[in-house]
Amino acid sequence: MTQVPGNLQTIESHMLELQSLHPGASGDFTGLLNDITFAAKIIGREVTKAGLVDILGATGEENVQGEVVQKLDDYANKVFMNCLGRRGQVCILGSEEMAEPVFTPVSQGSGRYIVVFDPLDGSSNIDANVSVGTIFGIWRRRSDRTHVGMDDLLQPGRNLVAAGYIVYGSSTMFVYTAGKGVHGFTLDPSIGEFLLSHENITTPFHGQVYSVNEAYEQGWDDKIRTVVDTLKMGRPGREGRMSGRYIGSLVADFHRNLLYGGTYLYPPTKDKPRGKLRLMCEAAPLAFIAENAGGYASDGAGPILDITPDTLHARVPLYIGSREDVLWIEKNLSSGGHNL
Ligand code: P6P
Repeated sequence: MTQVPGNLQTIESHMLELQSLHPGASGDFTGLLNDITFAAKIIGREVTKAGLVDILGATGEENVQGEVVQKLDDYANKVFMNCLGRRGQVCILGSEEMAEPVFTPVSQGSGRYIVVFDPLDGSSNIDANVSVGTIFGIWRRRSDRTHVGMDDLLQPGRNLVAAGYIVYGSSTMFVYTAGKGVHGFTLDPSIGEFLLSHENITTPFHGQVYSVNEAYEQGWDDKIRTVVDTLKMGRPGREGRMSGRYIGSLVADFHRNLLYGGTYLYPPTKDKPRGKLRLMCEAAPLAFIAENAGGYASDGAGPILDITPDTLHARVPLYIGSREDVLWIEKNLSSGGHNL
């Protein structure tokens, strides 16, 4: 006899419960989150069968970041643009794959929200079947609908109303927060639904994992090199040694560290003085999630969430994960490094 499912909850019903906390809600926000969920299912379907169809490999073009555009990158971007622009809740769409933001026509609905996203992060790993992910952040516009401009787009992470990521791995998981806890949903492909699997995720205060690409060590300054060396050798007074885990796919590294504890580091180097990662479509949304799960995210000097971007593609050094570990890193990078 098939077991009758117990307290299964879909992501849609979870979002509707969230909406019920705001009696005056129009349903725009819930509709937007559902559009993102729909896009995630479509992207996930293509990612999981990428090896079977002619969607692996590169398009032969470069994106605004100067990175080779993978076919799935391009596909995921188009899916997001089509799914999020349909119902008028969004006034600006910003993508890691597009040089300029897209402003939707004033006639199209309330245009209450701005969405900035990385449609497929870590895509250089796709052909090797390594986990990849989508990251998004949702802000509310600050000006009236007829005067939407760059001031509405270039907001700090502290103003986010929601953020999330989808990790396409051994299973497809959708993790999001709207400021009331961080919640994870696992896709059941047999029914095509994201089901609540990780309610109220809280990240361990400190972890045993550090994630950094040590091939860049020669490009780091002395403080960063000393911090990483100390992490490797084990911090004074801390039990056990750290383990290095670096997948080369931010969403996968972030997700593991969120659940198990740990810290991801992408420091600046001589040739990348602001680091590699993008503030609006990567660092700020993940920082919003990290802080809502009890973690922290820093650029080495202060909270990622307090940084106001000067451009859509502004880059930022990133130290993110277990709160105590990231605060320790920040303290040692922003001082003379004498706190180790
Ligand atoms: P590197 C992927 O391109 C990405 O943006 C993140 O997903 C990943 O953590 C990082 O860059 C890898 O960069 O320079 O170590 O190859």
